[in-house]
Formats: sequence, C-alpha cells, structure tokens
Amino acid sequence: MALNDDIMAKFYITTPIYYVNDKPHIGHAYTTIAADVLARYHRLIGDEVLFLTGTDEHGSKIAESAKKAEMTPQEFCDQTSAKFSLAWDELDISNDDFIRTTEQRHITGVKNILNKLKESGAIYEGEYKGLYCVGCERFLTEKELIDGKCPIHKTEPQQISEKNYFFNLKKFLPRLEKMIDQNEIKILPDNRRKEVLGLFKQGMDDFSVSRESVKWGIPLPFDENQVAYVWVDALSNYLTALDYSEGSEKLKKFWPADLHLMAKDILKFHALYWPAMLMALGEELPKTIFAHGFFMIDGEKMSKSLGNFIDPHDLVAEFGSDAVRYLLLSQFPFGVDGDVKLGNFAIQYNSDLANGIGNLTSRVLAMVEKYFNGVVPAEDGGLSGEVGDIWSDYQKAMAEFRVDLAIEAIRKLISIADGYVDVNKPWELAKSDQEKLAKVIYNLLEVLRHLALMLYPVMPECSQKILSALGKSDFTSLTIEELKKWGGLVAGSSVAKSEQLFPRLVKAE
Ligand code: ME8
Repeated sequence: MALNDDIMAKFYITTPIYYVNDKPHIGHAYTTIAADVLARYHRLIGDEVLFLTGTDEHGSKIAESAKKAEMTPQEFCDQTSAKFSLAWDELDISNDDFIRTTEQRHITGVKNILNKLKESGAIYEGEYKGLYCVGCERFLTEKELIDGKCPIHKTEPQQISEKNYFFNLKKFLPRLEKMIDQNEIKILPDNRRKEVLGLFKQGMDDFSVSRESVKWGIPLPFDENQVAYVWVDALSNYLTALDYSEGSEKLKKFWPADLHLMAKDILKFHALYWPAMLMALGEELPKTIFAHGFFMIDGEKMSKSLGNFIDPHDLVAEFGSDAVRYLLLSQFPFGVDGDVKLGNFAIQYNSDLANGIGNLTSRVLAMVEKYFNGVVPAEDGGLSGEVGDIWSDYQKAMAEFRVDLAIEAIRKLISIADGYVDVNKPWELAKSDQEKLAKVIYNLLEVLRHLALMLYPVMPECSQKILSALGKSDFTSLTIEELKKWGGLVAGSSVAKSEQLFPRLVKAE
C-alpha cells in the first residue's frame, strides 16, 4: 500500500497463464476480472502495479489440439492466444503485460532458471516409470485411477518409462512447511492453507522437470533430448516476465510477487513446486497465494459436451463489459465454490445496475439540473460519517482480496443514498426549504463521487461516466487520502447530465 507521496509501494499480481488448447471461457474470465479489480484498486491507492497474465503454450495436449486443427503447434498457439488477448480487451482488463511461453524472452528465462537449478544441485538425473495422463499433463498414481482410467479425463493413462531429470522437492519441504505454517508465505483462504499443510503430512515425492517423450516444449539447456516439464515451464513465467537474469531492473523492482491468483485446481503447483523452485534459485517467495473456488454453471461442470461452455464474448455482447464484471464477481463469496445461474443475470442486472447504480445516478443528476441548473449548490457534511465507514469496509475487503465484499460495500453505499433520498424527499423540500434542499443535493452528489471512485476497480466504464458528469474524471494525480476526503466537490462547479448507465433489460421482466 502506498505509504506516502514519496514512497510508492509496488504491487505485482498474476493470473495463471491459461492453456491454449481451447478458447477462453468464463472460468478464465472470472480469475482475470478479479485480478483486474485488485490491480485497478492498487493503482487507485497509488501503488505501482504490474499486472501479468498470459498463455501456456507447450506440452503434448496442445500439440495434439494443433494436429486435430491441421495446424503447426505455433500457428495453433498464435491463433488461440490471440483469442485470450481479445477476450481481455473486451472485458476491459488492464494487464500491463501478456506473456506467452513460446516467446523468446520466456524461453531464454526458462533456460536460465533450469541452468541455475542444475548448478544449485536441486536437479538430478533419474529414470521415470509411470502412468501418464496427457489430459492432466502429469503422471497419475495407481490409487488415483478409477477402473484403470484417469478420474478427470476418463481415459487410460499411458505407461511411460523414460530418462528424466528430477527436482529435489523433498529437500525443501521442511523449510517450506514452516514458512507456510508461520504465514511467511500466505495461502488464502485459510481452508486452502490447511489443505496445503495437510499435503506435507501425507508426504510428497520429488517431481520430474523434463520429458523425453514430449517434443513441443523448451529443450533443457544441458540435455537437448529432453524438454522442460510443462509446469516448470509455466510457473517460470512469473519470473521470465521480469526478464529473469542477474541484472534485470524489472526483477529488482517487482519481485517477489505480491499475489498469485488462481483457482484451487492448481494450488498445489503454486504452493509447493513453485516456492521450492524459488528456494533452490535463491529468490524470495511470493507473499500471497490466493486460490478461489471453482464454479459450476446452473449446477453442472462447464464443458463443451454439456453445451454450457460460456464464451465471455457472448456475455459482453448481451450485458456489456462492466455488467459482466459485476455479475460474475457478485454471484458467491470469493474463495468458495459456487454456482453461476445464468438465468438470474438479467434479473440482477435490472435490480442492481439499472435500478441501483443507474437509477441513483440519473435521479441525483436530474435533481441538480432541475433545482440548481446543473450547479453544485452548497457544501455540507451530512453523509460523511456513513461514507467514511463504507470506505473502511471497502478497503478492508480489498486488502483481504475479497472482491465480493468490496462489491457488498458498494451496494451498501447505494442503499444508504437511496434511503437518504426517501427520507429527505427533495421534491418536497423544493417547495418548502431551499437551504436544506441544497445540502441534501450536495450530500447526494458527494456520495456519487465516492461511489464512482469505489466503482472504478469493478466497473471502470461506468465509474468514468459518473466522474466525468461530476467534472472529476482525472483523479490520478490525487492520493487516495485526498480522494477519500469528504468535500471533493466544490459549490459553484458545474455538473453534467448523465447518460443512461445501464438501460433496463426488457427480457428480464
Ligand atoms: O491450469 N471456475 O491452465 P487452465 C473458476 N496452464 N475458475 C476457473 C474455472 C472454473 N470453472 N475454470 C478455469 C492451467 N478457471 C495452467 C496454469 S499457471 C503457471 C499454469 C480458471 O487454462 C482458474 O483460474 O486450465 C484456474 O486455476 C485456471 O482457469 C486454469 O486454467
């Protein structure tokens, strides 16, 4: 968090890099939108933010998908990776960088990492025999199989025996367990932390860092017949995006990552393999790893075969980017599993956005226009206490990465403002008490300013529209303390009429 104007804090946030074997769906969008909300929030409070996302492009799964599409792996990756960038543009994702594992900067970085791991003695040569599932891109144990098949992909794993290089995970486990236990590396939410600590109790094997049988990957710098195991390749992106090398300025400035965000499916790789690799490299460990829940669509797992594969593009076309961001994040608490009921989206859009934010904004701006010719009429502190409390809830939520609770705080602010209108009845004051009317309108306008600032991370477009109606669209030169202070609007300044922020959807009625 920014400490004062001179000392700027940094905030390095990452999403997983997504597999390019298929186009993006709303599961990917969910993580990326949440990361964007946190990145934008940290920019709002004055931090220097590096927000990284990207695509994971190596491995046999992707080579197979390319073959099916009758393309070279590289052509296939280029095509699908572009679909991810496009989806993020459509959703107003403000990532500072987009890394692809087929880029030269990544390949160079991974080779550096592998060389360093080898030199440190963390990598040794061995033989691997096992049952490999191409869908999972990992070896499965006999115990995991159901009727001899992978429980996720329902296919028989291949029996593979090959020369491999291994990472000496066991050596790092005691130190890592202690660090997780003592929250030196925070794993959130707490139940996930407990799950990870449970894994130490079960015991873990070393993992292989290379594959002989896979061809589509980064060759090991010390053995060209092997390619880097996809997870070693993929996890390294968090460092290669910082131009991982001795003299890298970016590395010095942004490492360690402040937050690796993902769903629970890949927590083990991030909470165990990755920190152990970093220890071997002599690098600091990420400060926080947050694994949110997995969601189902209308009670079913999302999959193409069930016909419920939701493309974020279709949702944006129907509701607009701001609304999709809001609707996806407000379905259930951030961190637990949940069900997304698409049928409720239009209803919630109308109640929270058209009637809630949209209606409040247009009502207040219409009253300034009607009663005061579009000029801020007075200055008053009538709602400053309430707004201060909401800021506290909102900032606490953001500090704990609870984007859902930040949205909850915003909702509360809207209901305070709606209640204030109902109690004070400006249309009656207009006939009886001009002085009080001016104060009431001022307080409502000032609430709109605070509301728009809080909305900026979640719904950047609507936030900008409200701020520009208030003549406050350029807020980047102000500190969060200045922005939060009650009284940012000055009596006598002009306010514009607002365009309709969220037109009502008729089909929901
Ligand atoms: O695992 N609910 O990529 P991936 C919530 N390349 N989040 C979901 C979701 C759902 N139903 N489905 C997907 C990989 N996600 C690796 C990562 S990182 C170094 C390498 C999101 O394309 C969620 O963030 O399978 C999950 O962790 C991620 O997509 C998995 O993406």
